[in-house]
Amino acid sequence: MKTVELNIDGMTCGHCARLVEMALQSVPGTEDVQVNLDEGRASLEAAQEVEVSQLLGAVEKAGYRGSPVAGASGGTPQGPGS
Ligand SMILES: [Cu+2]
Repeated sequence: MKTVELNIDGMTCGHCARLVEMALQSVPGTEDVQVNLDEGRASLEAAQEVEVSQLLGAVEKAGYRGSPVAGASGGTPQGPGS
């Protein structure tokens, strides 16, 4: 397993956080999904074969925008999503 951290844009309330959490949990191979609404962050444990792009795709399908946190699990570093 590897720890993956994502920045999540667009969450405004606990309901949003819950939707993002469920979206991430729906990706096969993920565990321990935790979404922090205040920080706009999600962290989870993922099997090695889980691609960050799969996770981002699931977040997008739920209606939010995710980006890898620079430095975590070899994701492509990106600028701040302002
Ligand atoms: Cu909401």
